[in-house]
Formats: sequence, C-alpha cells, structure tokens
Amino acid sequence: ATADKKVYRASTTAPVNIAVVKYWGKRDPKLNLPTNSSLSVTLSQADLRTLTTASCSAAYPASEGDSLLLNGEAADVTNARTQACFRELRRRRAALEAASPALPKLSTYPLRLVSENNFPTAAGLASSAAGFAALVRAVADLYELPDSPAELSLVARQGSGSACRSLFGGYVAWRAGSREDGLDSVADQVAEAAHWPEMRAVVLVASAEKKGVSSTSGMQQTVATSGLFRERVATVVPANMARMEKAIADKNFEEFAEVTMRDSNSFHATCADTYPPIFYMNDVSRAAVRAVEAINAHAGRAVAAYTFDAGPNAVIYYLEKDAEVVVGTLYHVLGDTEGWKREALSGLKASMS
Ligand code: 2P0
Repeated sequence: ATADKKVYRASTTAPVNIAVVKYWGKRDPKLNLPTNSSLSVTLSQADLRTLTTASCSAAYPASEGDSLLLNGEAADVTNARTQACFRELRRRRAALEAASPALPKLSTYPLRLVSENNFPTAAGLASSAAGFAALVRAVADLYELPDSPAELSLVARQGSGSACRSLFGGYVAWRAGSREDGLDSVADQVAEAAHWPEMRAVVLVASAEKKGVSSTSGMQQTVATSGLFRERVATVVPANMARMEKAIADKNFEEFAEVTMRDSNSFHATCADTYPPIFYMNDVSRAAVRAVEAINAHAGRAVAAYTFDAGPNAVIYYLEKDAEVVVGTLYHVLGDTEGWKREALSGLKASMS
C-alpha cells in the first residue's frame, strides 16, 4: 500500500473570557486543578479571538516533530502544558482508530498548528485562554473527536486554567471539583449570551505596562504565603459564586456589578497579602476604579463594573443602554489621564458571544 501523503486540516476560533469571580490558586499545579471555582463572561469573537488551523500528515517529517506558529513566530511546544494537551488529544484519537481500523492513523502523524490573535499583543490581554481553547478545539476537529465542549474543557484546562472557560460562549463557570484526577474540574455554561444580550465590556489598556509576575508563579506564591487567601477560598468565593449565578439568572446588573468589583478587589487584596506582596494594579488602574465609582455615584446606581486580572488593564462591564454615560465618561475622564491609551479607550469595546 502507498503511504497516505494527504494533509488533513481543520480551523477554528476561540474567544477571550474575562472572569468576574476570579481563578487564583492551584491545588495541583501539574493538572491545573484550582483551589476555587470561578465564573467568566465570554467576549464576542468579532472583537477578540484566536484563530487556529491544525494540520497533520504522514508526509510531515517525523524528525521535525509537532510545531506551532503563533502570530507568525515559531513557539515552543515542548512545555509540559502543550505536551499534556497533545498527549490527551492523541489518546482520544487513538481510541477511535483502535475501534475503527479503517480510519487513517492521524494520532501517529506530526501536528502543525498556525495560530493568530485578531487583537494586538500590546493590548496586554491574557491570550492563553483563547489560545489553548482554540488549539484544543482545532486538533479535536482535525481528529473528528466526538467530545463535547465540557469534555474538551478538561483538556484545555491542562494547557491553561482559564482556557477551559473559553470552550463556551455566554456566562461560564469553571467548577473546581474535588477529585484528585481532575475529571470533575470542568467548565459549564451558566447562561447563553442571548440570555442577557445587553451586556457589554470595554477594555482599558494601560500604556505603561511592565512585565509583572506571571499568573502561574504569582498564584503559587499567594497559596503558599497568604492567610487572607485561605479566607477567600473558604468563604468569599463560595458566596460570590452563588450571588453571581443568581445575578445572572435574574439579569440583575447592580448585583452583577457589586460582586464583580468586590471579587476583583478581594483577589488583588490576596495579592497584596502575598509575602513578598504582588502588585498588579497601579496608579493608572486606581484612576479607572475612581472613574467607575464617580460614574456610578452620578447615576445613583451601579451602571459600570471594573475588574482587573494579573496586570494593570481594566475591563469595564456595562449594559448597552448605559453605553453613552459609561464609555463616554470613561473616555472623557481617562482620555487625558497619563498612562491610559486614548485610542484603546474607544477602540476595544466588546459585546458578548
Ligand atoms: C481568571 N486569571 O480567572 C484569573 C484572574 C488571572 C486573574 O486565569 O497557570 O493564565 O495557565 O492556569 O489561566 C490567569 O491565569 O493561569 C487567570 P494558568 P491562567 O481569569
């Protein structure tokens, strides 16, 4: 028989998600098992997404191994996380091939991935969530795996924790689970985007972003040294998860906003309680907090909610009907604030998918 030289190919996109109840802390760093559940909102792929094409072929030289081209540059695939994703996807494909011997043995071919973000790397957005979600789904499509998004979230989680939430649109929970093998540490959709289609987000990009402490290393330091973190895991997050799920079910923006802001503050407080302390927010971030407070005070209710991840950039959630007062005021107030990128203030508005 002649060797199969065909190139098999599949392309997919995956969205960015921004947590409103934050993941911070691993109970198992190898499997990326978190210390607490988290909840995020998936942003529209029209605004922010990763596009990934996966291909494989017996004609690809085995000596070159698997490869990934990320935004036009060769990226490392030998790291343990990427290897865990490839290994798990190949294992699932190999099970299909064992059951149906007529299938081409794609699991044995080298993989080539080409991946691009449609948002500037300079935006400083954590792209690992969309990146690993797209990688996993592209290879799963290439392998024609029957796995559900929830099952694929178990694989993406091993690439990057937050990536498991980018397998779904809308409002997404990542349940921490309690099993040692992580099989119950899975994402699920709390509500579709269409349930609350008026939700919007604007990403405020701090221009003077310095390379801070990586999430992986930062959260390990917090777990090891912060007493406040233990309180966050034991009582703060469980209460915030319950309140947030109800706020979403009820489409109660004021409650959504309060929990979002409180949970971001709680997360950054545990960073400050880490020893030595970790500071992701800076003076520019705090100007955004004050601007949101002023907007809400002027409106007499919460019409905007800030949240910050492992960096100084702000994401502000609001409802479409309040776009003018929220985005207009942010632009007016922060547009002249040194450290905020004026063009980004108006340029990175996002709806939900
Ligand atoms: C989150 N962050 O829930 C939280 C909030 C940052 C602050 O998930 O080590 O890149 O790859 O599992 O997912 C960023 O951490 O960490 C993150 P790893 P990840 O979105």
